[in-house]
Amino acid sequence: MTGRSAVSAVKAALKSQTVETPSWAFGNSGTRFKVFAQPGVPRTPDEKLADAARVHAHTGVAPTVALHIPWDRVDDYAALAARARERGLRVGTINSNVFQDNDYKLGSVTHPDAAVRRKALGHLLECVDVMDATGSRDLKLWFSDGTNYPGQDDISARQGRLAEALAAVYERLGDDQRMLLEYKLFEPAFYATDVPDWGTAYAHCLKLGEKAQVVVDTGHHAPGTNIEFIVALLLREKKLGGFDFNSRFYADDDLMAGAADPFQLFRIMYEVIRGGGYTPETAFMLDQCHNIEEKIPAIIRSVMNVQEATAKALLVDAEALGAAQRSGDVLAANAVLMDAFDTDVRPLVAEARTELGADADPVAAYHASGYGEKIVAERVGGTQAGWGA
Ligand code: PSV
Ligand code: MN
Ligand code: MN
Repeated sequence: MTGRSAVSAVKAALKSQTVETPSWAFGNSGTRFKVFAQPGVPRTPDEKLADAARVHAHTGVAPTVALHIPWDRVDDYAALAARARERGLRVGTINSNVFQDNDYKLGSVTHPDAAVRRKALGHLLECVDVMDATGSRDLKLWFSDGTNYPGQDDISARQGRLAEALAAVYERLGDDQRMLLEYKLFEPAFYATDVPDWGTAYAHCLKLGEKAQVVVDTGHHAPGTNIEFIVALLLREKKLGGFDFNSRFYADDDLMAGAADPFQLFRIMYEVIRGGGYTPETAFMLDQCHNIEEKIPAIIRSVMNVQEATAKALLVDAEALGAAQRSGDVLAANAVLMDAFDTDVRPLVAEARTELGADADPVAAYHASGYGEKIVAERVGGTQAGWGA
């Protein structure tokens, strides 16, 4: 491929990518120490949709919004989805929430008491009803379940209870629906999390069948974990359902995607592309919160970070890399990857964006739009939007 056709292929690939925004990122959030409420944040799911539409207008690649139930509870989900469509959006992944109820102190679907397990399963099935009403393809399952002390509960029995609930949800899925099982090493459980790693998630998904896929939340690993290795492996096994992108420096997993380690995001995107995962079957989602920074521009920035990492990964010269690998030239192979990573792709991504009818500089365009001032003036009172663990 000549230089110019390579660049236009990269641009075309970039224009086909979509990044899903999380409804909860538009709302107030914080740590267990303090929530610094911001003026102008959404008071309703519809106002979250309005903000998401803003992100899409400026970036051109964020047409879907993930909902979190019950944070986004409404009486009529089909009507909410219709209003999303009027804004040029679609409802994306439905995120279940079995972690914010007093009953779940000792777990949800793995709780020792069958009545609590039934309640949790009821919520998961209700989330599939929401998918039916909204036309959403994916159900994301994250469980805060686990134990804090050795001996607190039977680790293996909890796996059995989990498998039972997952099987019941799987049964309920329609032909075009999937369940994405998310793992997280620790927090809020501090001794044994019930789905702590990709291996546990993979083992459950493998038993369930094709519609059960693993979701990789980039913030959910032990420090030093080679996440791109996990990505490569899951892709080989056809079990990578998607990503919750975010970054973290220590334990909190909710900073902007690409902020902590842009090189890691590039390496992940390289494996996605290399492994044939750069398709609509891989959900590229953000899962983050903006505690001290302005929310909408932070979400725009995160979308841009994902795009830039993707553009660099798309620029890797596969032919040169293959030749270097085959000849065992370690340094040359590494240099091929580094050349791509070191490329300033910002002009290229800006061009792709303008070709989509969006803005070359989305953050500047957002600030110039006056939208931020408008929502501060209009959205007075109301309740704080929730956020996750
Ligand atoms: C848990 O840390 C998690 O990553 C899950 O995806 C939750 O649904 C989400 O955060 C809530 O923000
Ligand atoms: Mn997540
Ligand atoms: Mn998380």
